[in-house]
Amino acid sequence: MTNYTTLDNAQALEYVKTQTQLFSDDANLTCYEFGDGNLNLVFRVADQHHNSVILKQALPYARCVGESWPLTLDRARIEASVLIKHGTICPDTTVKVLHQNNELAVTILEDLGHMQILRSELCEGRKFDHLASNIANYLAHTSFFSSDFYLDAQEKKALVQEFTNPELCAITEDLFFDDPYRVCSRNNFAHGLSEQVTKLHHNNALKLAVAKLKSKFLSAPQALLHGDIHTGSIFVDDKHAKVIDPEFGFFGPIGFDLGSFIGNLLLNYCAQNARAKSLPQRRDIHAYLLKCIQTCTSEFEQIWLTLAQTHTKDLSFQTKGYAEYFVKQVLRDAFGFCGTELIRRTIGLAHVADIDGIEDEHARLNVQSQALQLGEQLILQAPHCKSKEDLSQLLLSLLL
Ligand code: SR1
Ligand code: MG
Repeated sequence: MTNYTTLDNAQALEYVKTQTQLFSDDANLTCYEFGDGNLNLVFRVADQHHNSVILKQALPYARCVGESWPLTLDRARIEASVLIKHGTICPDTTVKVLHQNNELAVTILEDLGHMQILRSELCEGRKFDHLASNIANYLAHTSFFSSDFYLDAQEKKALVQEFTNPELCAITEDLFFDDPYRVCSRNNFAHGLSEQVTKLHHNNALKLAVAKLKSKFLSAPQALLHGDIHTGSIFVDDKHAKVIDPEFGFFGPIGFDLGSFIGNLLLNYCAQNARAKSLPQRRDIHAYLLKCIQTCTSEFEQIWLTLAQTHTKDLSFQTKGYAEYFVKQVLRDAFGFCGTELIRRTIGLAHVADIDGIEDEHARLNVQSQALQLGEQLILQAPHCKSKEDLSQLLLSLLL
């Protein structure tokens, strides 16, 4: 029997006051709920000196759909545990967990309210020079140190079990790899895209390539992933990037995280065709996003290879050439997964504000059409690329 109950503002405040020692006994606390994500409640609890923390509570259903879509509370345990694991490896890039209560599905986190959500910043055309390196560093380190290159096989298998996340993975399996490629009531797109979507539904080569990506997502427990690293899951300021929200975390194919991140940069790239206020501004933000993708990809590869050279414990994986072979495949996977992110965010259930926030309907349709075409071509052509240079060339050719 569980003691789970959904908290309101007063109960969240009371919880922080009585169940934690995050504030002094005489603190005068206030609390409000401000979550706008797809799944959870998010409260800010602050004292009279503006010290604050975030209390996040998982609901027993998906908030964006309602009680008709029940969802496991275990995602709160997974999220806090991924943050703790990733935070041990990359403390500067991971939001801190201050308190965890699995029964109530409550996690208390450091408040990043002084930082900004990356998606909103990119929508405003703002640029962050450190972003690509920070995220490449986070993705390379967290994946390497949870992979078979580094972990003992027994230890790794125990972790795979601990981070088994079937319900949240099922959402990704449906929304990324199934729904967009067939008629499905969860899909959501404007009538103006119908012709393009019907063609996509009949494109067997594309569906075959997507099936291969789905198979990899289902059966390649390469490393402990974030599982949902889009630009709404990253806080930024002038120097730092901090990752939040890994409730979709599990042991999966390393390329999935890199691909999700790049996919969201490309969704913004497409959106800038309608968002940028002038041609020079558009060129400038496009050049920035492209550079970000190239830097992130090449630094990810370089860090991974250096870690593999210096820290690989597995004897077989120390064989000359194996790490290079492995990372090349990760990059190919990443660009394929990136294509699926572009497509599912355009015609599937969960869209992005970068595109949905474009007011002019005609401009929005053009952007959506570009995102769909780009996604299709990446899925189809990435598997044939032999190196990161090939992938970069492919992207350039598709964006011309
Ligand atoms: C029902 S959940 C829809 C989407 O929101 C999350 O952030 C994930 O991206 C998921 O696919
Ligand atoms: Mg999320």
